[in-house]
Amino acid sequence: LDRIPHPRYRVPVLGDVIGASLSTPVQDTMRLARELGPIYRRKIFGAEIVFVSGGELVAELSDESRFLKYVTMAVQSLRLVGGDGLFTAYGNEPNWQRAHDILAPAFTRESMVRYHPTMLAMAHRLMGVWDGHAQRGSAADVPGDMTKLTLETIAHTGFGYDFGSFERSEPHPFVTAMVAGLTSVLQLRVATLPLIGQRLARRKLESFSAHSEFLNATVDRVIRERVDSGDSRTDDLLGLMLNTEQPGTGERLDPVNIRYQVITFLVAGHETTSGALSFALYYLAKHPEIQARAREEVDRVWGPDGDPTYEQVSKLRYVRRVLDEALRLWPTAPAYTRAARADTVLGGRYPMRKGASALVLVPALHRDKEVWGQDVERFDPDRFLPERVRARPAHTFKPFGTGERACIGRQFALHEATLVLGLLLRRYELHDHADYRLKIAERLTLMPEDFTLTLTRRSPRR
Ligand code: MNH
Repeated sequence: LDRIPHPRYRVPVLGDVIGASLSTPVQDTMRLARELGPIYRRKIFGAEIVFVSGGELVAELSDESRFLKYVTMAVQSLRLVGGDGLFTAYGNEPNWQRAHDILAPAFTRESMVRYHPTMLAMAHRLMGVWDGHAQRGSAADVPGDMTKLTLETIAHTGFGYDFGSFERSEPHPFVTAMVAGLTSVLQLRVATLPLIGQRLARRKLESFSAHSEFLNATVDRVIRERVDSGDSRTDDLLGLMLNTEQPGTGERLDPVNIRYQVITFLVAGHETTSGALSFALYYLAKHPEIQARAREEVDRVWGPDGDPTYEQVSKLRYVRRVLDEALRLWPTAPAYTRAARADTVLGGRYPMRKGASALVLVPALHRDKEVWGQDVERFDPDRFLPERVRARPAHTFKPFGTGERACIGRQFALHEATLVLGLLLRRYELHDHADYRLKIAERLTLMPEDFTLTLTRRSPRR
């Protein structure tokens, strides 16, 4: 550890908290990465955390034979909500491999083709709301509406369930309980530290329990409705979990684990995609020339009207680059952590014992000037032209994590987001009416805060 730089001023007991804020932990760690370099350590309430953001070091951490996913304290506390669901499972928990195998058929290309009409239907609901804004000249709440869209998409495609988000003016109570429950779980962690005291801890636990009971009740209703209906389909997430077994072993998922998986997918399957769409729309609104170029592609590839087919979505190469570039600057799941499988030396210089961990700070990795050039802050989708991707070292773009614990929903998210961006570009011009200044809300994921757009319908046909 001695070889790893750390902030100059350390406070006894609390550690490196000067200049740190509870509401912007990711942006604080990005600033420290700029100041301290590709690897640094920071003591937070007595625990020393190593942050890595250099391309070469991250490439090493991506070596599956030397490193694996590490379940951090923060992810451990999420187990109160997600249990041994895919995201929060320890590597050696039997339910991880079991669920991974049982759910794999839900993420094949054929499954995506099957979800496509549902994704289209959800996008049409969104456009119904946005048509109203265009007509009245009112502003659309971008992150709010993207969250409605992505929640309905995962709920419909995964579980055949309708939250009715577009029929409500407020977010669905499930979303409110989810955000509040996850926040109190993370704060519970801080509150149980000896210094802070037990009163706060008790309050946080009570708040968490209330939210968590609501989440469980909602999910149990989703599961019960399917079971009671006698529907034994196996073409969505819920059907696969209820009605199929792990190939080879014949093992099935137990009901408690199924509840954890449903919560995991409802959470993991919508917040991140919603943020990615919101950031992409932000950059499109701020760069009219890029917006025009993306729209020109949609018009050319899809034509002026009619719903695009599955294949037509993957043909939107430029729109996809816009999305990638938004995920470069603001990867909405901004960190993941790796642990050494055995004693090793990172970067030829930093010894790590077996089990020692390092957190990959993705937005800082995506700003490594050695990899991305001097103008890292500039929004430039052409960084993702195939020849430029090939010219970059591997493992330098990591919005979906790495290895066997990388995002299982990657193709799902990319298809959904590209489809929606294409539909919105074809139908509306996006206006940055409020001269919005990017402010990032840090929850579990990143999201532009208080971001609104006004819209004009291009022509009635589109
Ligand atoms: Mn997703 C894991 C980012 C969309 C379901 N996701 C991960 C990880 C990252 C990630 C990073 C790895 C975390 C780690 O190593 O600790 N996910 C994203 C982003 C988007 C996204 C940036 C959208 C954009 N994720 C989705 C969607 C789904 C989903 C959509 C479901 C349909 N993700 C998961 C699950 C895992 C995961 C489940 C855990 C996989 C595992 O550990 O086996």
